[in-house]
Amino acid sequence: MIRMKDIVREGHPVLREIAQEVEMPPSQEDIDTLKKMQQFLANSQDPEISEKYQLRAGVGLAAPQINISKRMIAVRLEEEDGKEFYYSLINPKIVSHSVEKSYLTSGEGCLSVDRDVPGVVLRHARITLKGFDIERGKEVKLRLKGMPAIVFQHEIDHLNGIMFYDRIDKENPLLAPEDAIPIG
Ligand code: K3U
Ligand code: NI
Repeated sequence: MIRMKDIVREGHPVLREIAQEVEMPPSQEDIDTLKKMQQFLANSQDPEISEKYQLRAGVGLAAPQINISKRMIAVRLEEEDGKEFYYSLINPKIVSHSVEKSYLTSGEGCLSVDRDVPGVVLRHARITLKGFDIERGKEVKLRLKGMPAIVFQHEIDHLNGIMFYDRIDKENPLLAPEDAIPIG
């Protein structure tokens, strides 16, 4: 079981590395790691389990955050209609995106960052991504907008050594372009 002590924090060099592609077909070890990452998100969102193990709630986790420099991410979110939305992807890749941008009005957080960093994090408003999903045992192609699009971009950034605050304008952290879509 992944606990908060297993999550590396800002300053750790693995968070600034370009993570390695995972060889396909994936090894059992890689599949087990990704399953544990998805289980961590489920646990972190369960009020009783998160209280018992002192887990911070998360909607996404990337393998470098548990000190494994491989291209694997887990995302678990509740959709607007209350349905659970979860993917555990190997070698995720954004294949196309909108020119239009969006951002979370409440800003972004990160399990590897133990402080509030306020600011507008501009993301593509819509993305299409591909990856091998171990939940469904096949390559998937996802067309996303809104919060899911933002979370996947945050997680894929972790695979490229990018932290969310790298994308905040240093001079005007709270200034959002007029044509960007606010979310939340
Ligand atoms: O945003 C968070 C959240 C948790 C529970 C319910 C609703 C929202 C927590 S922070 C989070 O989940 C990060 C996780 C990280 F850093 F490990 F990748 C992902 C994230 C947060 C905000 C925007 C985009 C991605
Ligand atoms: Ni993060």
